[in-house]
Amino acid sequence: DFEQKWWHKSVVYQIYPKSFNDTTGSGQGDIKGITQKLDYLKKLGVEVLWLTPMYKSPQNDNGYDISDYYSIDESYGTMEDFEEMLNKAHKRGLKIVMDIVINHSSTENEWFKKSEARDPEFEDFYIWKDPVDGREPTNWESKFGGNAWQWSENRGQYYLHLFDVTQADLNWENENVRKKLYEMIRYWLNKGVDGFRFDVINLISKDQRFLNDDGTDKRFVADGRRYYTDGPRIHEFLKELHKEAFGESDLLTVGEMSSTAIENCIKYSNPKEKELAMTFSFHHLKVDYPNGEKWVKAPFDFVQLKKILSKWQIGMYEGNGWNATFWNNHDQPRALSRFGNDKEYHDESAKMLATVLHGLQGTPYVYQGEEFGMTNPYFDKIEKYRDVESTNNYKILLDKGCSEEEAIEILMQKSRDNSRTPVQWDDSKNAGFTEGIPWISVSENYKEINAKKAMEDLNSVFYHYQNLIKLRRNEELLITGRYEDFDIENEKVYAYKRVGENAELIVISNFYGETCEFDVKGLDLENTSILLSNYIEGPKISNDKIILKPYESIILKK
Ligand code: TEU
Repeated sequence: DFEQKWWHKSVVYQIYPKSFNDTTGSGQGDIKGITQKLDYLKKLGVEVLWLTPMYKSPQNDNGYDISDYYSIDESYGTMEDFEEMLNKAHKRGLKIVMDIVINHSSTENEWFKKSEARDPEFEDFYIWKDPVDGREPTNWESKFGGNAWQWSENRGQYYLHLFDVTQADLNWENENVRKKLYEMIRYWLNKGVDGFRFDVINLISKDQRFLNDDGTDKRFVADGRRYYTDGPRIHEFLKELHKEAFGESDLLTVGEMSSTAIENCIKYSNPKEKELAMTFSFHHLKVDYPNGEKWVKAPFDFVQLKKILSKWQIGMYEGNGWNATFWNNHDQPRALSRFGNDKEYHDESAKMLATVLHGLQGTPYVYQGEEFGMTNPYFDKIEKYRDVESTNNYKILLDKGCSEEEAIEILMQKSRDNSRTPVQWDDSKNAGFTEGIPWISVSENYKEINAKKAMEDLNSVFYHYQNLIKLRRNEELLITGRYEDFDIENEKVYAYKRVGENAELIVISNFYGETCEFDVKGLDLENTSILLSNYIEGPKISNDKIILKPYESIILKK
């Protein structure tokens, strides 16, 4: 009962406009900068562009703090620029997905100001509570550090903010809030956009008892997450959202699911449920978080990574859910630096990671610069960091007794700024990103790693992505093949199959920088052909052994 939709075969390219391309010399990317690069994106072969928020915002969380849902922030350009970009994208057969942030708004939003002033229409648009025993209503923690409640002198109550103190959580229990949000989504839909990405959408339903978290639920640390993650009315709200905002339109709708569980993601994305088309989950990107703690320098656990990917591939297939598959986004360090080798084996490991991801079942997402191997910038001074989550946690680390060097080492590995440096277009000043002073420094390796150079080398990471995207369009098994893993305990190699009626794909990848011999007896590689490899000369295959070069990764078909 798998009814194929256009977004099952598509590859989505994520644009973080602030760092994409600046055409005014402001030092920040803009909409005209996106329009200028549409032909580049067409050449890569992606079908969909997801734009992170460009609405009016004080930029405390780079646009995820929205002060006016109906406008474009002037730092990005005008509504006309947006409509021009949308039309030119559509002319090229590119679809546009907007980022919708409706768990919270900026405290600069008119709605919040009226709510704080107890304007009757807006009084309970947000989550206001009296002190309990003279202090914050619960012990819940903000994901950016500190308590999740902020006292308002004007109102004489606390308001909830699961993120920055200037990002107040909206009260989804209030049906007028929901109605206003659905109306806003229809406004953008009527402009002709082709889909939406929903920011932390599984946090919108809070347990209305507002209890302290005593830490008994071992799935979560005692930070309150259990009382608002995949909450009591989440499926009811998503069904209403689908009905009231999407109607019968054939949209790509993807939900970012923070700290979620697979049972919920199956329900969120099974077409029968009429909630969303697909979900982002993050468990595979926490295998370098010892005991779930992000702000620690730690190696990644490769076998754990494979087991999580396997669980989600098998679980979502059996539940008829649909994964949004990704290594990178604007909140994660660059996967090439995190899981690959961005120095001695830059191209080989970038291509290996791409093959592993695009071979999985789901809609793959390519994050700006990933397609030609951008890396972490390795910023070694706190002044270079811009992200509120990073600067907050730098202070928390120092308060916990870390030295400045230790704290910087941790930020260098874990900061979200790692993926927010300007896209490296060429080897000219500021990598061709801006004529002005970039809002965040360009990575120092831009002369070696840039889009122009990659386009001139047919053996570059760029053309490997182009080939993977083409393969997805032509190889049905990449869409419908049933995932099976192989030798999952292997410490070096990730091998899995995508099994069809009368053919199968076999993806075998060496995740490390040493040549290794992999026992393929159970894979029966007789009569297989190589569809794609990341080395010019293919691997040596006998019927029970394969010799894999450092980071060698192949897709076989039989
Ligand atoms: O991210 C949700 C979120 O929790 C991320 O911040 C991420 O999980 C965390 O930083 C990892 O430590 C969304 C947006 O993608 C993010 O950019 C926003 O900061 C956040 O929501 C609040 O809107």
